[in-house]
Amino acid sequence: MADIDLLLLHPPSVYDFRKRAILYGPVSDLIPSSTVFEMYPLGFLTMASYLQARGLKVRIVNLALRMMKSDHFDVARFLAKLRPAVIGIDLHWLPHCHGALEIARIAKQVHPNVPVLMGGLSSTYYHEELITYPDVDYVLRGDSTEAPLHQLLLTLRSGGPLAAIPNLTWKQDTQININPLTYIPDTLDNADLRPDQMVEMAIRYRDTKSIMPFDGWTKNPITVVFSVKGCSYECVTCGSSQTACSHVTRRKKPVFRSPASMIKNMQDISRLTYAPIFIVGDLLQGGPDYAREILIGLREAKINNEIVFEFFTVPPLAFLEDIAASVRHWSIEFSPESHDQAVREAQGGEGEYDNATMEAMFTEALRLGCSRLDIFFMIGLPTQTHASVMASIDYCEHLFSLGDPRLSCFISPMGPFIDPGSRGFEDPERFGYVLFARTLEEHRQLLLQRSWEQILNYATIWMTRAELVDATYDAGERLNALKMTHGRISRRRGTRVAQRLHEARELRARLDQEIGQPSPSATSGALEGEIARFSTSTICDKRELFWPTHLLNFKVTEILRIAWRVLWH
Ligand code: B12
Repeated sequence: MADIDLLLLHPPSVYDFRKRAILYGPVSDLIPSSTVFEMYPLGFLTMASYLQARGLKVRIVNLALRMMKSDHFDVARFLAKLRPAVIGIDLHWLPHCHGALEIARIAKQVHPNVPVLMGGLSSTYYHEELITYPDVDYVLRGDSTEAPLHQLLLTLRSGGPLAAIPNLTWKQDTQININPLTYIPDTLDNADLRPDQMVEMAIRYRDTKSIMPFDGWTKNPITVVFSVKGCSYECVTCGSSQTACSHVTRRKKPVFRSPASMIKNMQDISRLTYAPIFIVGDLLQGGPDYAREILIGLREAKINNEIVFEFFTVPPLAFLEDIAASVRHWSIEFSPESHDQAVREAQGGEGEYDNATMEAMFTEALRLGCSRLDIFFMIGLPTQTHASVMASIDYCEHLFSLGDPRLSCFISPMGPFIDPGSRGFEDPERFGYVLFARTLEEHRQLLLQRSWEQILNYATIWMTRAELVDATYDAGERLNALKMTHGRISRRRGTRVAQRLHEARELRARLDQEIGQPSPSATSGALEGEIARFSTSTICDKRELFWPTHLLNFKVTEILRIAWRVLWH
């Protein structure tokens, strides 16, 4: 008899990363996760809160993180102790396509009679291929699966007809069925992140480790609130651009969360933690009135946490004044992706502003008290050459010389994959991309290559994969040196990054020499199980991404209150 209605498992990117010898590269240096991509989708929390509110029991287990934290953690043994009615695995981000399928295989071995369900954006894109794998029984498509998931769990329990469940791809014996993707809600307010669930689950299952979003989260607990699904921009490389969404999730235009729902979510977070709250999505995409309503809500709610805003294009300066008048602590993340307006325009959508306008915005934000301004550049864009990447770093030097230490710059390669569904992936010749994989299985094979140069699923007609890797290390090296010179990071931290980068480069050169050699060598031996040393913080120290922390990051009285609620009710 099952005691969990849905067990949600987050896989590592490559299942046996603890044993394999792979130089993953700095593809995760600008996100909180490591190269294992151990962060689970936010949707785990919205699905769990929707189902729990309807009386179902859900448990989230971050298997990727558990495996990272202990070499002895045995997935099969852990799963054997649980009694779930259904096992859900995210294949949301394509870099999980190896780990997700391996976890499905193990789940089926351990619990042959328990249905295995997959979901997320990549599952949606690849549903027809995914359902052919013997260990996958169901794929739930779309960007909002809470309601159909509820319907699926009830139907599986009662034995009713599966054909009536929207967005479901399913198998009966060997017969594959694809129900229409018709559940595309035009409100996001029925799905709440409910951060207190994490505390609840930790207490209910006596297991804090499995619910952590990423390695080191308790020390650097950044939190996230999403504002939108779908997008009105057309970035060539994005798997969630307007064109990508209209084909993959069938969402033709973006839908926004109501200001009330967002404010409530931020209040819930702020009751639990002092951590910064990152608002995902440019609020101005929802129109000036929508964005202003959220600022008014924030002012009234008097939330003390730092609020991090992202903008897809240069906002009106008056909007920055509104932020400053409404929010006590705030910062900005801005991603021009290239210093060169022509490259920005080739990337589509977001580039229609010049550098002078952008810099005026930076200056004004800092004048108004923005506590941190992070500017992100990317490698692997249409029309971008090695020289153009290095010119972006010259531009970073120019920005540093404006003299405000609150402004910092970051650069990273687009990797390991260009997103399926993006215009660059669907129409590579038109945008100057060359693809090395198209199917799910081809991507699964790519993830097992020895070095990230061979893992990248694309090159451009302006840079080969080797040149993309060179440009990454060259740019990372120079930016790191500039950060030391301009006091953005300490000498100590910068020297360590430089050292790791140097080691990664040497290792890559040795691996290059070995290409074609079948047997593992001493070089590969040095890499075995090595996920961090040569791939994490090799172009930028991950700690640069985090905000200063409090002595106690969490509010103990609120945690005790939740514990009381779980234990006595
Ligand atoms: C916020 C965000 C992040 C945050 C993480 C947030 C998080 N924990 O989910 C950060 C910045 C850390 C991030 C990192 C990455 N991201 Co990101 N991210 C986004 C973004 C902008 C919004 C996602 C969001 O708000 N979702 C809202 C929540 C509530 O919904 P959800 O998580 O999607 O879940 C719903 C469905 O997807 C589905 N679902 C998901 N999982 C499952 C599982 C089951 C069993 C079922 C039934 C359903 C289901 O149902 C859920 C509920 O409705 C999207 C673009 C976009 N606009 O969608 C890109 C996007 C998802 N990211 C993308 C990528 C590539 C990445 C990285 C791999 C990039 C990199 N190399 O570093 C990493 C991976 C990080 C990791 N796992 O460790 C691509 C994915 C393309 C693809 N098909 O692979 C996207 C589409 C666009 C982009 N290029 O940024 N990302």
